[in-house]
Amino acid sequence: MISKLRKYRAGYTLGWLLAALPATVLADWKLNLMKGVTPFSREIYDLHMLILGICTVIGIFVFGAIFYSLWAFRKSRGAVAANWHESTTVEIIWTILPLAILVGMAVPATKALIMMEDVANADMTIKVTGYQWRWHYEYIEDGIDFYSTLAENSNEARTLNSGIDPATVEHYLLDVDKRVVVPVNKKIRFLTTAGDVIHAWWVPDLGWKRDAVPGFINESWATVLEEGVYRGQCAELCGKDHGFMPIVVEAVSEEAYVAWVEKTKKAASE
Ligand SMILES: [Cu+2]
Repeated sequence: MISKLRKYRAGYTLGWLLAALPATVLADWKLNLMKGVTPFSREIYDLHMLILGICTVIGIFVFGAIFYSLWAFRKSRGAVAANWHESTTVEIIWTILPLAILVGMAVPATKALIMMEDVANADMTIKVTGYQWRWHYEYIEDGIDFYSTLAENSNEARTLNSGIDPATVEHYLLDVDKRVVVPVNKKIRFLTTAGDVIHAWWVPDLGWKRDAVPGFINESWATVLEEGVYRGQCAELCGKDHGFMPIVVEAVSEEAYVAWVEKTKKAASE
């Protein structure tokens, strides 16, 4: 009785919480995975849709069979239980069929995994090092390196008793002082590590998240297909300012990237 009441109360509270959500939050609701902007993220999306489709068909079939049986063979209709057992044909079918489905799912899943792990033939390498609580970026070939920290306006607003309404700050806690500028359509190898505790570099639009572990270097890659600004965050609880070390990737044309490299190098040498 008590647990029933608790459940009821939890449902009641949840209902009110949902009703209290501002309409803008509801408008941002997305049920499905995001497609992202890399072959990596799109591969994941396609695989997800395929597997979801297969599971839906199986679900409809299984639940359809259950509900049909409950309805058609109910006691009040005078149904009498069948009395047969040990059917070799049925046993072969229910072994072969699930096996075929599993293999059918394993093939595209394995292909996707191999594609995700393939960091070979990269056009450029960016080493990402997590620190409490900022990110350090090193462009290995282009000889650029800088720290990227939380944008000043977000930092001011998040301070206790700042008097600033975070809702008025654009990209609150998702903006940085220096963006990771990358060229589109180039295979970029990311090496992630950390200088103190474990962090994780995560930009959802790229389709992956990599732990940044002190003493280890983890690899991943991204080819950004569309110009734009993609935001992410540290995704491994790393201390009191874990929520204040966002990531901003800006994908630009190759010419714009070359110009940015020149400008950044010049600024660094001054
Ligand atoms: Cu962190």
